[in-house]
Amino acid sequence: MPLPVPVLPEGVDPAWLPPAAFRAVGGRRTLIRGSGPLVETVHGEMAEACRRFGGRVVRDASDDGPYDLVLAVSAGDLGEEGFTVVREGGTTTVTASGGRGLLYGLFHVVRLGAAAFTGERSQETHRPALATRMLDHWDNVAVHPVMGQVERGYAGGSLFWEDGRARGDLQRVRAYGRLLAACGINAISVNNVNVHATEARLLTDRIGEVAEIAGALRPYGIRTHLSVSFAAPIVLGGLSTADPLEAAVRSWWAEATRRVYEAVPDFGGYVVKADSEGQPGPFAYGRSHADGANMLAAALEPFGGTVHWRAFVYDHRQDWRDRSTDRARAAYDHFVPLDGEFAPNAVLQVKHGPMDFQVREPVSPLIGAMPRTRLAVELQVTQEYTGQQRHVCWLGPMWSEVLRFRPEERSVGALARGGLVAVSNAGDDPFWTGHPLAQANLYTYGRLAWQPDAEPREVLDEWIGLSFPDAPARLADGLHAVLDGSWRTYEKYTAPLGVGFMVQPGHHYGPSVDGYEYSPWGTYHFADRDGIGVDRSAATGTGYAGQYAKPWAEVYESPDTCPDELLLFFHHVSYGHTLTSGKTVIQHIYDTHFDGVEEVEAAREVWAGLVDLVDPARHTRVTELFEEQLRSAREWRDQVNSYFFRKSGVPDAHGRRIY
Ligand code: GCW
Repeated sequence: MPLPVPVLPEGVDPAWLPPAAFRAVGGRRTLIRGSGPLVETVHGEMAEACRRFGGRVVRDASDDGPYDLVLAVSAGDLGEEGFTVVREGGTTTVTASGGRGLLYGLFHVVRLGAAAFTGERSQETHRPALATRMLDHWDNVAVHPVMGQVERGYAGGSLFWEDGRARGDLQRVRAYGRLLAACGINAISVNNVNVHATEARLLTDRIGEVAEIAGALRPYGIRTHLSVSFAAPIVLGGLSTADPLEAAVRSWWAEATRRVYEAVPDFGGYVVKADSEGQPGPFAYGRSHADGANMLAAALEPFGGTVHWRAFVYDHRQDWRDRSTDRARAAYDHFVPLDGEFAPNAVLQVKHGPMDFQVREPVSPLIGAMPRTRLAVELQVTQEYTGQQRHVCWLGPMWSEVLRFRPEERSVGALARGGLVAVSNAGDDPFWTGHPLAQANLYTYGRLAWQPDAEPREVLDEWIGLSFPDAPARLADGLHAVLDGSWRTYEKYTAPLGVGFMVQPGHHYGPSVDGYEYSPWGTYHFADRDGIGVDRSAATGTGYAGQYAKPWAEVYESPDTCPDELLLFFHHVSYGHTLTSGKTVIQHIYDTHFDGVEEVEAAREVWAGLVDLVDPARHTRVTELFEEQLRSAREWRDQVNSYFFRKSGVPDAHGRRIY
């Protein structure tokens, strides 16, 4: 039986799957061959598209048509998720070895649109570069008094949890799974990595609710994962210890995991934040993180599950007067000595940068330094430090730079054998992502996880083509003008030259240059009247630069070879230091902050000019958000410029107003 396409609740934006995106496929004669649950999903999609656009879909017919489109599962070596597309003699044929591949093949044809049905097309094979393409939701079941329901969530409440339990009506969750499948995502962790008391119980007596969500995501090829507390044997099991080498603890986990698989047979596994920002972990028992991860890996192994163990381990109670402790070093120092000790089904999940999702960071030196460990790279789609979905900030170019960076011969995208993971930016907001244009971030993430060396601008073209199916070129050009450079614009008006932070403590929105300077969090810029930046060189600094392999250890070691955009991440320099751009540091700060605001003004004008091409609700929402972005960008400009003018005493070469 074809599975009906999920019906969006009234008022919810269809994002990149508006009905019109299916016009080209929906008007054809289509044959579907194969069986299995995901083939029913494909059939449901085609049935709905044909109902709308007048085509016809048949199943497993023996006649030869003619058909415009054949979607066929047949034995082959394309793997579970791969597919081929070919067009010959007026028929476009998608072949996959499994249901997931067929679904991805269908969405590929949808993306191609009319082009899928013109001319001839020689056979192309598509396979995801990374097997795990996962979203972590930092969603709480209960609303947290400080963080709200979704930690660092800027898109309303949780899509999964409502009124203290799993949502009764899961249509929207199904629709979410459908959107994610259309950009290639195949795994979701459904609760916050900071596991509070209520959420801890999802593992045991509340696993039924997880099973309900898993049931809604499964038809779109998405496996469900759960964040668990390392202290679960104590807080849920009543044991006196969570020591990973203790037999009673190990058998508690084995039994708990067996029950999880009873409820969710295709359960993906656990996500663990241990010994990090107050979460419990193996250090309390004098055990290593490999001991901790391997205990959970052993519990999951009989069922084919994976533990995603996060490497975000650092001292968050640092003394700001202590210059020898460097938070950027922490993940490498903790984990590199453990290389080779992790079980095959343990994945070490590493944030892409060594600090915390700043607008500019070097690539984490851990990536490439643990050849005998399966690493997953973690990105943050939710815009915690990049405008919180009130600012336009398309992160495709940043992620692409990270994924193409080569710590050694291989790129980050190739080294991420454990997959690509990202913190989701979606919530129950009618536009899914708060800022309607932040949908582009979610889509781009999925596509880069499928193909890490994809050209981000082409991914953006896809997103535009799907989201605005009948868009004239002027709309596409306008969207590119608004989005393409938005990450660099954001960088210009916020923390300069890789130094990071300078945000308001706690919620992290808006400027506060010294907000974290005298705090225990390890995120300092060390600005004084003479200069700014963190000396992370091996010669005179914290030694962090020496954690890289060559050539990077050498490139970053000296201010003469360090790329401008990372200069203050690696070096403490005077305000008069000349960048490779030829400008002094102080003049660079002034110029970029003035330019950044002007770029926001220009983007706002472009958006205003698109009023006749964008539906009113979306246009109005973005227009309102641009007002806030501009207000905030001006605030950033003025706080940062005034701060450095007053510290340095150096006037702006162009005599612009600095307070
Ligand atoms: O950046 C920090 C965030 C925390 C988050 C943490 C993490 C879930 O401010 O809110 O906690 O990172 O990644 O664990």
